[in-house]
Amino acid sequence: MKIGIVCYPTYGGSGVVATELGKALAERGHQIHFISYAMPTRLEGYIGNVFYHEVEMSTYPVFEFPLYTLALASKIVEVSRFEKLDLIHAHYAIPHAISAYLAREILGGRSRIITTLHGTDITLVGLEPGYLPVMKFSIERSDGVTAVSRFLREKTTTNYGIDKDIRVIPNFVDTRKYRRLPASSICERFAPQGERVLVHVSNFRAVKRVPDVIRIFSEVRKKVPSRLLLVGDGPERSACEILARELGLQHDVIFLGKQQEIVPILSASDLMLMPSQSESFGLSALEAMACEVPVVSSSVGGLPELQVHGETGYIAEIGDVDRMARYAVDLLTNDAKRHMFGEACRRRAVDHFDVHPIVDLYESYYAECLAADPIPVRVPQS
Ligand code: GMT
Repeated sequence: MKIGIVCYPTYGGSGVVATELGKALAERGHQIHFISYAMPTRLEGYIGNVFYHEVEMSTYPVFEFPLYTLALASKIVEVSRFEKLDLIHAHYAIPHAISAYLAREILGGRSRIITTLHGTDITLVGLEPGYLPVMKFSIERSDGVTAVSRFLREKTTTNYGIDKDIRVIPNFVDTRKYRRLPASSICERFAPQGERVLVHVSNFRAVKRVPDVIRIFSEVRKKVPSRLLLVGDGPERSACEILARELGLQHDVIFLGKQQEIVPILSASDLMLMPSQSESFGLSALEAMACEVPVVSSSVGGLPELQVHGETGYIAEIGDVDRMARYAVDLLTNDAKRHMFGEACRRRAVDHFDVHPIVDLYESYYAECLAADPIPVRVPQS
């Protein structure tokens, strides 16, 4: 198949899923065309069967705001025509699904659109009155729609009143690449006295509740010699640095910023904290689990579909810092239990969320959508 993948190129989970999916499909012989405003982060180096098309943005003094949705639609039209794409897979609905819809109308219905809903496109941004009607329309007019958890499918049908079959295809991880590495110099660097290492990975947006991570760590630190690694960057980072200093933790909380190589960091970690306000799946928790790192998380969204409370980690109510800290101390002070949880994490990642069976699901869903009758175009072609 010739597949156009439209995604955000940055460090967010939707871009990671889109890129890893494209790479896996390319390995299977499909021709993959990424369309975005910058090269997706994980698309490093030459990869056979993979092409990248950049959306060119022109500015004009009359436009107070950049017209990305339109520029993207035009680029999809151009790539679809020239490369004869069979389908466009839009990751994160805003604005990708509506740009793909516009492109399909312009193309006279010649390609299919599959939209994957990832999280805040549905739970937050899409619900704003300024976007809601367009969101609902673009989901309804997609040839196929997938959601990364049952939770997100449910939210989509109830919040938008959408009566459409939405296929749940969870996030995935390449468990050959994501596996625990033997103890390395990185452990000595972060925990020179054999301290326990907690880790959090995110884009530091408010929904991630990174201040809770620091508060949990502050409680843990009183009972267990430990360090906290914070990976990623985003709008809340400065506030978190200030909080860490206010709590006197500046030497034990290490801000690593954005990192390309996450496996060595996860391999040096004993526990991941994910106290999110909203999390439709929790890809970074899955990546940690594949590296045998148990997770203490909030009970929101799709996290209970990923984690098994009391087996792969623990789940608590949003904002219950004390309980999460107690769970963390329990695991960090009991080596046998932590290792048992770590092994259960790895098993769950391998058995339920490994790349190959999940990519199979996408591939067969593509075939199903291509075999179905196309959605009729609304605008007659001239
Ligand atoms: O929805 C977002 O916040 C953005 C999105 C992203 O692009 O980073 O993250 C979501 O998609 C990931 C991949 O499907 C999921 O693993 C994350 O749970 C989800 N984030 C939220 O729901 C907050």
